[in-house]
Amino acid sequence: MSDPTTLLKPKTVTKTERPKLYKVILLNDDFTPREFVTAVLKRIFRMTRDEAYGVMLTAHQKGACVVAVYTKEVAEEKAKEGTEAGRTNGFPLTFTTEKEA
Ligand code: TYC
Repeated sequence: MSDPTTLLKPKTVTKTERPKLYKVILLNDDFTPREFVTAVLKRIFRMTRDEAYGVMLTAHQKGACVVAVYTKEVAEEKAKEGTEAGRTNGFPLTFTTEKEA
């Protein structure tokens, strides 16, 4: 015979939502030196020299480039760090974040 406690037990449905991801976007400007942009990408986004150069060049030519995708907090922190690195050195370098579709 079935155990009545088992019969009465409500089914537990566990739904684990994946964390929403945010893009960090590098914006072009006319003043920040290319080498500075590349150095920031290497340091803050842990890119190789070639990766950093490619991202910098795409932003330079197209106006913007997606740098990487992270959880909200990490994306916002990295964008802030990158933008602050520019300000500290007197450059208008800007990183923004955008929620992934
Ligand atoms: N356009 C800048 C220059 O010619 C270089 C640059 C590239 C700046 C990418 C920002 O996101 C950027 N010095």
